[in-house]
Amino acid sequence: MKSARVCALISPSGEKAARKDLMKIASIEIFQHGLKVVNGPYIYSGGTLDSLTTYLVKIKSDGGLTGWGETCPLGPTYQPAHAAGALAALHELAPNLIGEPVLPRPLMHKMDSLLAEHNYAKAAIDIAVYDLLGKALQQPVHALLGGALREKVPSYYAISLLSPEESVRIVKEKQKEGYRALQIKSGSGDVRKDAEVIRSIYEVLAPGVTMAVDANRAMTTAEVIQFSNLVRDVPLALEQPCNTIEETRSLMGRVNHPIYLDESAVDVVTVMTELGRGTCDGLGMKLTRVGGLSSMITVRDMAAARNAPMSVDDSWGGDVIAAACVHMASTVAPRLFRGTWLAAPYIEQHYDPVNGIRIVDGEIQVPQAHGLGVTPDESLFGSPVAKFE
Ligand code: 0XW
Ligand code: MG
Repeated sequence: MKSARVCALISPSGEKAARKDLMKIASIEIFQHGLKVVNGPYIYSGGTLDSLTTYLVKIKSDGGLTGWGETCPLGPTYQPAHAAGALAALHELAPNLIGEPVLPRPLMHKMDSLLAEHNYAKAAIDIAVYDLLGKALQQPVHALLGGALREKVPSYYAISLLSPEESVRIVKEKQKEGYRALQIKSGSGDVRKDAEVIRSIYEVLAPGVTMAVDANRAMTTAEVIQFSNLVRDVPLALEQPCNTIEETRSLMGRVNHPIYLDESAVDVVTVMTELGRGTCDGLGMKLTRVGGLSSMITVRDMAAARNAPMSVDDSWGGDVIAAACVHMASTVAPRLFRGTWLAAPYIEQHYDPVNGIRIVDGEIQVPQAHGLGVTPDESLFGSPVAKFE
């Protein structure tokens, strides 16, 4: 297929002709898909997950190319995002994007003019646009993000809120599978129990394996200080220990461990401000939380300027969001990259049976095909819940 001309180098006189040539959005379809949690339980301080609803966005260009995006909130309490909210926001946005050029910045500008915030919904559109652009330019998405720095990226495994014995069993299993980074869910409400889990894990932690303790906002500042003292000799990072940035700021200089922001890192300006203030030493970044790949480029470059480690993953979802995370992850400086968590181990089947995004020996192969490099089997999702054209 002749690759559609996405945008010609235009002189003022050629402006009209070139805009006529821009690839435009011809239709947007929204699919709802249930993701039962398998190989669970998945337990964190915000609760135990047994199923989630994800939304997939399929954008078709006037030239007949297709791009996919996805957003899957981790239930309604992990952060201010929920499945019904994603659908409502997409209904608000999609009909007004038909006929718009397939270009990330003008589209984000248009979406921001239509709906404030709601990054987690805008992200699905943004990701689909990069998939489409990549196909039109015959390049993998990572090339549109500046270019991959490696062909594989490390994953990390999140161990649920469990007993010391069960946690140790899983740590040993995941280290055997090749994981070099672990996230331990914490924030049970009893810091001594939380510390006991960490100490038990530390005894079996293999050389070179890193550990982040993620309370998902459940600890008070007092509990964080007590916990950090109880495990002061254990090399670990405290991920999003408290609920708010103000609480986290108050911990500066009062704990023995580096602090990584996750849920509180809600947008580019927050990342810029808190990195600049020294509130955090690193980041746990979710692609949809900040609005998709376009915004994550800025977050990535700010974190690099501050020499701050970061992860690139998302709250949940299948091959489409996984692919988007991995493309972005591959462009983060390896020295600063904490890993990409995938929901894949907890999802029954890949959207793309052939090129689905998989973790092998603790690593994820970066797709090299055009666009995201995954082609969902649409029959998995049933009929679209909405179509705009
Ligand atoms: C471990 N994750 C990346 C997956 C879950 O969505 C929660 C998240 C985290 O870091 O909290
Ligand atoms: Mg986290």
